[in-house]
Amino acid sequence: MDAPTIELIQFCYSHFNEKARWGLDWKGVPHSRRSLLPGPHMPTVRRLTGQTGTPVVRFGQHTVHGSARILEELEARYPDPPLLPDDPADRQRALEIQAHFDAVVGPAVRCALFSKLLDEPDYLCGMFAAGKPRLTRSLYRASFPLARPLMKKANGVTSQAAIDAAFQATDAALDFVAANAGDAGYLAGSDFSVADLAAASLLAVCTNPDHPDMKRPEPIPASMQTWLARWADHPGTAWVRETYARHRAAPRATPSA
Ligand SMILES: N[C@@H](CCC(=O)N[C@@H](CS)C(=O)NCC(=O)O)C(=O)O
Repeated sequence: MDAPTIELIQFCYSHFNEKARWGLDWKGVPHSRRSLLPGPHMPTVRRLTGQTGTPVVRFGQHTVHGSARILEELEARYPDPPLLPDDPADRQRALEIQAHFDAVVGPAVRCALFSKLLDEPDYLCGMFAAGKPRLTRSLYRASFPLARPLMKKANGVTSQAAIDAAFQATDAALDFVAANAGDAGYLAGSDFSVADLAAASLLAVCTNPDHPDMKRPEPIPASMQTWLARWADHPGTAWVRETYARHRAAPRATPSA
């Protein structure tokens, strides 16, 4: 049987989408990427999945959404190299860490980030519309004032208390990886697993790792540099950078659409 054509439907730079990108690249799976603009993405993603969240991966006719389900599907289809430890206790721990990062840390990091990024509309629109035709980029930027309140709400930037809680949860997650990575640098068992992939992906925006899928476009506005500086010396961001350097393979994708 022919290998299915695999397509990732994503947002550029998004940390939940980074989990799917990393999984595909870790498994060495050739795929194409369709990059949608947050906001206008809704009808396309809803038609494919019945909901609006990305990432979405199409394995031929089979469509999967949700980063954890996509990684599960990849593990089933491409077991080598593995993302799940052999040892049942390590495996359970890896999945629990992923579930915690997905439910708590991902949304918190996003809220902390958007609490500043929403005040840099040129930069924000430029990141999400990277690679799009000039007219699309201009229209996206022009529509931003209308989209801003929706984006604020969608990313949890609803009150100062919510923002403060998001920063605290981000700090706690960085403390967690620094305290739990162990001598070998892994959060569950003795090798790289879905726990490390999930934690490093969802914390990546705190440190601007040196990888084409997550390294921020230059120049980075001063307010975002200040935002990044908060965690520059944290051992948790050192772990994220190290994990990228050791385990984040080069993209196996054809150029983003
Ligand atoms: N738990 C989901 C979270 C996905 C998520 O929040 N995706 C965001 C991008 S970071 C999104 O697509 N938001 C737009 C929407 O939900 O319409 C996962 O792991 O995939």
